[in-house]
Amino acid sequence: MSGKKSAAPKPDMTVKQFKETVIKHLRSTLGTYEEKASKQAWNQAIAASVNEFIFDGVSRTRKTHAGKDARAVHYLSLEFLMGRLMSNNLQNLGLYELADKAMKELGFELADILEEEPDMALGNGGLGRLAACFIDSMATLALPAIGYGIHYEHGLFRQEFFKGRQVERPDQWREFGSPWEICRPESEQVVKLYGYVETVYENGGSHKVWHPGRTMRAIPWDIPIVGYGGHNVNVLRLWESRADKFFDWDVFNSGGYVDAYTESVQAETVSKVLYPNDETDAGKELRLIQQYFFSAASIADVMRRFRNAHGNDFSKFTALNALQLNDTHPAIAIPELMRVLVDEEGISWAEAWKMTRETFSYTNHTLLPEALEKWPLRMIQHVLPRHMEIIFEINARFLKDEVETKWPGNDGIKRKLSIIEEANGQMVRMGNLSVVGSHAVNGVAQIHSDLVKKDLFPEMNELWPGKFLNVTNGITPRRWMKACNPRLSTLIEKHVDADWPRYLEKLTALKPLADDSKFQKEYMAVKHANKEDFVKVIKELTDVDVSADAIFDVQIKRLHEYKRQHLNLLYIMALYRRLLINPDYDMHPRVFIFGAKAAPGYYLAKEIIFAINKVAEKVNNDPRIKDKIKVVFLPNYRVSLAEKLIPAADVSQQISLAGKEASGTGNMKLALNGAITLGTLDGANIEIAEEAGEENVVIFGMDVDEVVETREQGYNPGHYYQNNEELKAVLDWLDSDFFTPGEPGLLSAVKHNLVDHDPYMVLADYQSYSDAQSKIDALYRDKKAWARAAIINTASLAKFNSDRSIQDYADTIWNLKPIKAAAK
Ligand code: 6GP
Repeated sequence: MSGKKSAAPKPDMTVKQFKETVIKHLRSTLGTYEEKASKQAWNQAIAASVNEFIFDGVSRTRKTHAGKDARAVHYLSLEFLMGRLMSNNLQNLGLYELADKAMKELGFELADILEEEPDMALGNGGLGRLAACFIDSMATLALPAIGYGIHYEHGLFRQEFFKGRQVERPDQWREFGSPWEICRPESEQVVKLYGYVETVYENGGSHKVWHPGRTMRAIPWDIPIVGYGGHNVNVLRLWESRADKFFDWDVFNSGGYVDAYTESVQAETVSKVLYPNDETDAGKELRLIQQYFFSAASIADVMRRFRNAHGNDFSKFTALNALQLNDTHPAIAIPELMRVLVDEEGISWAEAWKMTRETFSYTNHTLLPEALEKWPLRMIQHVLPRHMEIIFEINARFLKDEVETKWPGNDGIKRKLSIIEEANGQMVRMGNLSVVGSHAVNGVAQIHSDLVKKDLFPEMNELWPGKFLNVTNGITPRRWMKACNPRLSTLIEKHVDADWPRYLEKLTALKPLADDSKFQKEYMAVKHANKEDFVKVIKELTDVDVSADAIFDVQIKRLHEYKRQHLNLLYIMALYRRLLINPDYDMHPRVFIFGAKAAPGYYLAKEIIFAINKVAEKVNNDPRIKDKIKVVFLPNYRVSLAEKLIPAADVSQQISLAGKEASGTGNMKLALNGAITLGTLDGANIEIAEEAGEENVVIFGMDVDEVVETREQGYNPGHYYQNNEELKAVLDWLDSDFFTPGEPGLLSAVKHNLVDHDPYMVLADYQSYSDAQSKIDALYRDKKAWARAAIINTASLAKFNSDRSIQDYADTIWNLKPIKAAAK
């Protein structure tokens, strides 16, 4: 036991009162009664009961912040991958156990009722989930913070498989409304688009007036974000687009029934769908409009709040406001703030620019060139004519005052640093705009931040030493341990202070127990029970029978070549082949578990899904290998599925090509829950290895320097293909009809991509990966050694608490202090 026990959140309520509240809401909010209510109605009644606490928290927090004129951060993100909210809200309010008991007394399993809640899938992957963990931590740390995003009608598509291929279906997260949102019509904003700019000359000077071609309404929906302990409840404000005159009666009366709706349909398209792209540039006008729409509405909201408190005295603006750009998606907010300050408030350019730069900071989430956003200059000019002028002016001053001063007469550097790219028709580089317009730029793991400085923006780094920082990502231990792994949490709580979900470093108290055989047994019994639960989920979702005694080897993340799900596939095929050659091949049984969505337009990613599904079909039904390998691809991977799988995982595959995965956060969730990382020296894997000790992770493959070296020497994947007998055999297998009977060649795209191109050097790392997999097998068979390594992982991951990440942002970038909400 470490130190004194400090309290976990305590509810101000009894089981009996909770039951009464739920029943009250069942009747008076939902208009039904106990005998008749569906599970969905019970779910809503619980939500309404929990909201009594939450809404009170929102109002207390708002009032406290307003009263103190608090400095606040505004976190601008096109994605918030929230998942479900109920269990997290119950946990953070300390109500979970009480609700569990109450529902049992009413004849239900709470866990069962929680399944009724749809995921809020308003994000693609890592970037969106990070934003969700971050707003949880901001509320927990009592930081005055507000998340801004889009109230998408449809979140990320629902994935189904048809004959092994991915099919995308629309997501309908709020088909029947959501109990967690509050519409705030009083804070509606107007967003302008298109039109032209007029220069007005008066009083011996001139100013610009933007005459928009159209306007849209932005309606805010607030989702309360409950901090752990329930003291502070911040909000996530999501904007919904509506037509300005949503129904044109004049047009309607003159017979144009359809036309009367046209404008509203167009305007509402803006918040209709989340772009299902992860780390690719969605080059569409609608996407640009989405970016501007939510940036402009959010800036207007910040301005409204500021003006209410300070009128048009902007002297305190930068002292009170920080604006964080989650990647470049909201970068258009930079010229938008300039426009508001200069055109609407009449502040001088120099003063406005100083304020803008002091206010903004930018987080980079990827080095992949295809994800670095660029917009055609003509498009911005058309959609946002005034902003294009402002970007030109920002650029001209930057090149003249800063670049020219530092590198006089150097046109090469000017070309490189310019916000406007002159090649391929003119393009606006949103990354350059973000760096130029921010006072701080950060990467998301140490190696990534180093590469941002070294490879992506080396000159900018020279120009502004100290502007580039690292903030290693994190995950909220509330959702990713306390709520999703109750068995492990209960075990942990026997040995460490109850407030470990807040102070994750308390788990270091488990380290001395890593060699204790009683604790090892208990810890592994928890894992086994979680696996037993997940065996049922697998059966339900895929109809495949697996054993909880097998190693659960997990790769869950977006499907992308750089993440190398196909490296995993090649190894599965190799193992299968070894077993066919030698039925006594010595290995511990394994279940390979995949979860991944591919961007709908990403051809090779979809081919990889198809190949995995086809290999799975064959392997799972081949009696010769006696169930030693099973392969399951879980359909529709999402937050709520991750919450069930992560506690059951033994092996965490983090096998990206070194230098490509900015950080990863799944790696942190899996390691915290006791899975052993099988990974490359990439992203946060490196820091996980540092924290947990290299002996407690399995590292393989080239590091960043070796990747560069191999590339410089002229990478030739054919060499590996020709010289590795097993590798050649499995690649050739993809060309045959072995996995697609009667249809040879269906899987060839994957082979040919690897043998002929292999942009992510899968073949170069194959042998090393295969050897590392053998190490995993040997380690697993040494039960004590495995248990020890798993426990050490759980005990060592405090660094990856998103509270630590957010504290870093608050200290080094936002200069933000907590303000605890008043009790009443
Ligand atoms: C992701 C990175 O790929 C991942 O490594 C990182 O953990 C995560 O961001 C959070 O920082 N990037 C994206 O999802 C993305 O779309 C533009 O980047």
